[in-house]
Amino acid sequence: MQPSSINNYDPTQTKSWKELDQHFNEIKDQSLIDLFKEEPNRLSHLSFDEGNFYFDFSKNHLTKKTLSLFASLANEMGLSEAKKALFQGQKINKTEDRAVLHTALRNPADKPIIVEGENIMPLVSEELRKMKDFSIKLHQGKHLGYTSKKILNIVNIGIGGSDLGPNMVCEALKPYWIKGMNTYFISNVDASHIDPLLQKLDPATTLFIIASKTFTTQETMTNARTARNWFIEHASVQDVKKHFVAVSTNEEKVREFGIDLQNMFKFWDWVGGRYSLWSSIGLSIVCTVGYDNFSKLLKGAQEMDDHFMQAPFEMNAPTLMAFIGVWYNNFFKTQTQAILPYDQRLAYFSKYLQQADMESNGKSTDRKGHQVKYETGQIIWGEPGTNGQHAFYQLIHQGTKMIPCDFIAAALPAHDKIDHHDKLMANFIAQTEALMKGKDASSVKSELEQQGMSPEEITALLPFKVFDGNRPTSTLLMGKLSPENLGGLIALYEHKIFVQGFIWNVFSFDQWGVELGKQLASNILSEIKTGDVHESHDSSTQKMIRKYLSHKGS
Ligand code: G6Q
Repeated sequence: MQPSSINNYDPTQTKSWKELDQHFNEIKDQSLIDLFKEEPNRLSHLSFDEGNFYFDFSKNHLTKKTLSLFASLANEMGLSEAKKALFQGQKINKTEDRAVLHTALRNPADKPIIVEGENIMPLVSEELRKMKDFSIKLHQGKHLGYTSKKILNIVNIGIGGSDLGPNMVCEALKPYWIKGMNTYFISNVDASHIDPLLQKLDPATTLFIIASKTFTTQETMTNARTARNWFIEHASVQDVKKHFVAVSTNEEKVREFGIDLQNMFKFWDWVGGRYSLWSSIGLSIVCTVGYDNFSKLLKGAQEMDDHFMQAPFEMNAPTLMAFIGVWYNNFFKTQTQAILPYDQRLAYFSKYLQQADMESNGKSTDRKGHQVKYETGQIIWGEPGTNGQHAFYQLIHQGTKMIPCDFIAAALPAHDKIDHHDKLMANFIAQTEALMKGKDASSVKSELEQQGMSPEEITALLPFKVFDGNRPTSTLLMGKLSPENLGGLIALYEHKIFVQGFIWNVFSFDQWGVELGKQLASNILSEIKTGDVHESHDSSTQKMIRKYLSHKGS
């Protein structure tokens, strides 16, 4: 491996980290309410508008000093150089010897980006043009199915990075769907996923997008073959070309599968799977919401890229979010981060971020190949509000763990049910206030007195109804959940992940854990197929394979 041009620091050995340690001891016991009392201008320096977003970081256990110490840490470690290396296409994914250029996919076409001596922007523009032409033909009824009917159903078959991003975006942009078009996502190798869908689809009006960077992933190829077999039960092999397209980096495998290369949309090894929705992996998005909306999504992301590159650290939203995440993870030892969108359209957002974040920063080897001696990636989880409130918020409010939460909402809904939206927003705002303030004994007491309870009853119930509060939240409010704002929101988190991985000194853009899973399953599969169970497995694994075989036999 080539030595990195970026500093490979153990962050905990830096001068700034030691200062952060000291500062942590000074402020860790201060309540959020006290921080507000002590700093009259707290809100003005911990909140700001950026484009269509309003960020409020004030309800967090930090002060202006915390962020300026983090800014010193970032300077000490060379974050600005690392950002340039990312955007300029240096091979920062060292273990795979690849550049990391999802930002090039939304870069203006006239700004060259050179990878291995070649300007990649014409390649990007060409694929975008292909996607645009294809979607227009589809929507205008010029690309017809084998019985000359219009294509009305899109089925994206992919998994992981070739599924979660496009699926999340299509769900989030439901109000922008082209009329009459229906889009489905199939990922799991469990046939319970694809079977019910095939049963209800009409092959004559269905287009399958086989989305796989490698075109070798077991789940995707199994589902793709099932879809193809189902299709040719109704139509002929010659009709496959009208109903199957591929999105991949692997021409040879696409050809081998039987998809005409004319129906192949390309992307490149410098696009990581979980960062690929901006590439032709976004074909399902283009077919669902139209090319114009897709290009607005790219534009929103590109504006966030500019903000990330240009804004000083203390006004730089993704960078601040990364600092706050490291602050909780490494100093408060919080372990998890909840993502709570108050918007049903963002139902898949935390699931999407789970992959983006945990696959990127779930690493324990630093960039020099040493075991890290500090915490890295956070556990990301969440559900849309208000549903979560009736499920797991109990633990956030009164449990023993501190769980930093990101609250996300759009002020303007896409529907006209204003009463619903006012209630949603009231909950969104009330929760962050309640999490910070809690409910003290005297308010609980007077509430119970008003309900007519006796002093004995009040004494017995009181400890259960007290909320300590002091639970941290960050809030992000946007205007509309438009394609532009969604693009900005996704890029915001992408850059947050990058900065955190940089501070933790890990390689954020490889995924050897995923590769291992791919290998292990294929070994066991051949044992299942042959019935020849290898003695090299531990006894528990051997028994499980034999148990399965005996169920299968019976
Ligand atoms: C993402 C990961 C992983 C990958 C899937 C699908 O960054 O590499 O989630 O996207 O394993 O891989 P293919 O696109 O090659 O089928």
